[in-house]
Amino acid sequence: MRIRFMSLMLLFLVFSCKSKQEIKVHTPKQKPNILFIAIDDLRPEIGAYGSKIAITPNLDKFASQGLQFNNAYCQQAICGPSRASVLTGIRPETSGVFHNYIKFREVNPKVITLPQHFMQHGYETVYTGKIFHHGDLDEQSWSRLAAIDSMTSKGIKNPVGFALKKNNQERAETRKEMVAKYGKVAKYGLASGIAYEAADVSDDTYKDGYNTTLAIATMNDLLAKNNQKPFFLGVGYNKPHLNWVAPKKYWDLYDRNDIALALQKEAPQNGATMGLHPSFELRVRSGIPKKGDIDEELAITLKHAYLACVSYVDAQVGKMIRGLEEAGIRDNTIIIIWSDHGFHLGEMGIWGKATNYEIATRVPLLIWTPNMPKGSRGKTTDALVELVDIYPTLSDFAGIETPAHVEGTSFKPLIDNPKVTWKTAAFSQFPTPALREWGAFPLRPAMRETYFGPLLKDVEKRIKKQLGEKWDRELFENNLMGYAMRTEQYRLIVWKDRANPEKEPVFIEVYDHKNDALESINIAENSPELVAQLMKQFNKGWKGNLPSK
Ligand SMILES: [Ca+2]
Repeated sequence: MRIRFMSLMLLFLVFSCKSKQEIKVHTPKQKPNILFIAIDDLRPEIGAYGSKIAITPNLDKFASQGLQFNNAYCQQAICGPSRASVLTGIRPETSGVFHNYIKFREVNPKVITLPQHFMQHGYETVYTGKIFHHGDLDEQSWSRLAAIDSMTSKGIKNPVGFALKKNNQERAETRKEMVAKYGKVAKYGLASGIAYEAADVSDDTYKDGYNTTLAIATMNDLLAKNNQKPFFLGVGYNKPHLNWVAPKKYWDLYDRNDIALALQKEAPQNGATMGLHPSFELRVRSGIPKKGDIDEELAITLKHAYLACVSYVDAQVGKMIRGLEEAGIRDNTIIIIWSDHGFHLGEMGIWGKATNYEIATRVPLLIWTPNMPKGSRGKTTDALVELVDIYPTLSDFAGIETPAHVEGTSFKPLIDNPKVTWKTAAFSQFPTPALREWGAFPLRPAMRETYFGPLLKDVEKRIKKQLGEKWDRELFENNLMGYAMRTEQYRLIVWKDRANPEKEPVFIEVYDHKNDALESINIAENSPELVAQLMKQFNKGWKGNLPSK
């Protein structure tokens, strides 16, 4: 009996040892880390995307290793709503987050954000820089804070706006002046300082360099504390958002004589008069004329400034990826790089984001995954994808189920095969760009008393001329929404009364990308059959334009 017991024990031990070994062998490979790089206001002005001028060796190299999406669109061309839709997986139309002054938690307190979802599935989640819109920390999304001590212990401070004292002073003085002149309303960005700066300083003197150093330190801290736990690290770059500040060495990469200005400087022929704003976001900067055109000299300087910021961010992306390689974890880290929307640099005669056109809604999107097939590496795809797809895609790669509320579609199948047939349309929206403040916020009446007044009067005049009896102040200022649908060939923009969705559209635009890539002529009026066909597709909504299963 005793012998039998002993043999059983022995058998058990052998078996348990064996099963332990087996468990080790069969333990699923550790979940991949996620490096989630968000860039602010970057249109695809990148070498890999065909920019003839941008110097972006790090992004180009990354694109040559991963998959580049040529037709990726944001859901709204403004920071807050675009980021809210990426991070919650909910489109602006559903969440109601379509200006910068609504926080997604206010309208949807229980929503599980993308990083929060990863945190709930065993990830450490942490970020540096701008991930959510400014000031929105959303503490529920993150399992820990960045390793700030690593910076403060070295006496490195989190940089503020400008590197040069005189520029910070200038901004403070202009603010005072504006408040004295216009009252409280001036605090809503009416004096945002000079538009650009080229100080001869180190990368870390500005926010994006600082946040890269902090992100690398945070990553190393994560690994030192527990290198078995996967992480979701968000790195949010502030540039090339205005103000365009970057170390001088990035300005020096460009010769201003080589900088070409926008090809199409006019508003689209027969386009919606309410579809373009008078460059509010730029005009609140010192040194920018408060009315009229931006002259050629200034336009070149501004484009130079934007490009310097693009190269500055590119260098930080390179540092971040090298940091990952030096830590020896690149082969188990998914890297995704995206921008929250595009930007008009004089295209259609305006400066800024905040429109429904291609130049404002198309974004760079690049991804690299450790196991992507050879046939996808260094390739590009023309498939239509939307930023709202990022949430389910990353969940898919991590083997986590996507929550039911998410309105995107995992594009993992495209990474497996970039040629697979995909969505038939991508959707964006924007409320009346012409008669909103630059964060898409409804106009505060006091804005009309400022230098915005004449600009608003001018666009209003044009709207009334185009739309005659359809003009209605309440409708245009508060309820009109432009809904854009991009198909392989066309961009359709349907301007509708959001308060009365059953009503006929107020105005329709159609641009034919096969013959008019710059969207210079609205062909809707002369193409009734095409409009009917596109409207039919539009009315099916995003759910009716998904890839077939
Ligand atoms: Ca932005």
